[in-house]
Amino acid sequence: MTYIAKPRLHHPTLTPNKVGYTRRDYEGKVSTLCAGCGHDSISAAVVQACWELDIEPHRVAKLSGIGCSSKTPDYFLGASHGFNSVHGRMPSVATGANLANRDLLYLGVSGDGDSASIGLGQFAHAMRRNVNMVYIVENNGVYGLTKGQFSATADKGSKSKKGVVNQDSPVDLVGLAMQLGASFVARSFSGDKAQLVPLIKAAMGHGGAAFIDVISPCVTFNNHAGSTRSYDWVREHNEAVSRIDLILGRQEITVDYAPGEVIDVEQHDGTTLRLKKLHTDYDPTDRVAAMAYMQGHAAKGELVTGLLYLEAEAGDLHAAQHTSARPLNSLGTADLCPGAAALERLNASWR
Ligand SMILES: Cc1ncc(C[n+]2csc(CCOP(=O)(O)OP(=O)(O)O)c2C)c(N)n1
Ligand code: SF4
Ligand SMILES: [Mg+2]
Repeated sequence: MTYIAKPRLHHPTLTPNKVGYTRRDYEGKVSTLCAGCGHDSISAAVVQACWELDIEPHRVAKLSGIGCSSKTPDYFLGASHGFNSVHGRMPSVATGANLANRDLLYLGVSGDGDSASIGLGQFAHAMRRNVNMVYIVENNGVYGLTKGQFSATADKGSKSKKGVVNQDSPVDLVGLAMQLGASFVARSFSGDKAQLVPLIKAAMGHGGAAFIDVISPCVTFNNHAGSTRSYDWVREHNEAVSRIDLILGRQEITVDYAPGEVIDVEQHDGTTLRLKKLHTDYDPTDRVAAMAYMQGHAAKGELVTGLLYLEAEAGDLHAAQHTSARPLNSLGTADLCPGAAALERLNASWR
């Protein structure tokens, strides 16, 4: 519970990373979520990814909306910046913060209710503007915080805990992100840390909107037979199309796969993303083919996971808008009020 403070003691055997922090330094408060909730596994994956990436916690800004999922930024990166916004409004707050200061790493955490219902318009615009951020949806198919109503991502025909059959078609956030122009689109499962941690690391190095839909079972309201977001269902239907490794600049790149199986992509932050294709017919660099593949497999009831689409050189919102490279709060009066001649030139450029 939050009133039980975590002891600040550090175990002497915890290994520090390159910037001197142990894994413990990337944790947050004690979680108040239900024991076994998938969201807690995602928090643990974020902690692991940031520790492995040697990120200084004060360089991260965590943003969220409302929901059990949106509470989770309190449970990781306790020394980072944080903003818990209004239900569904995380993307616009993240967009504004990112425009004001591009030096931070933006990590948005949301739920399927938060992003696919009340925040769907906000989600769409963050994706189409390619805001440089990691956008994680902790997708459990229900509104966990308000006691388990179907969310907009619940599959048609799936059953609630009390046996009610969902009559509505699902919103597919992965398909939408691809269609709207996100340059990094992935899906994973909270129970597959081996897949999720490298995906989060790769997303943090990506220079644009990096969307990860993480299926995250709600053990209290959506983990029964008839649900398509339960631990058992996801394990039985998970079809991974790719595995990725992130190669940091200092690591040697060794070739241990057959030609054609692997794609190496230089990332925005100088790391190399090694993408291993598990299905030879899947091309994660072809947006249209990837969308068709996803829809075909969804129709067969398969849940495709992995890095699904990547456009490494897409350029983000700052590149499109030619915004200031310096954080706005570091600009002085001369930069902010450049005078009548500059205003005249600007007005002339729009005539
Ligand atoms: C404007 C507004 N409308 C409705 C609510 C009530 N509400 C709180 S959380 C939530 C849904 C949360 O679902 P989701 O985003 O899927 O998160 P989960 O709890 O499942 O992780 C709703 C409808 C609210 N807090 N604010
Ligand atoms: S209600 Fe569901 S989503 Fe919320 S904490 Fe409990 S298990 Fe997790
Ligand atoms: Mg939910």
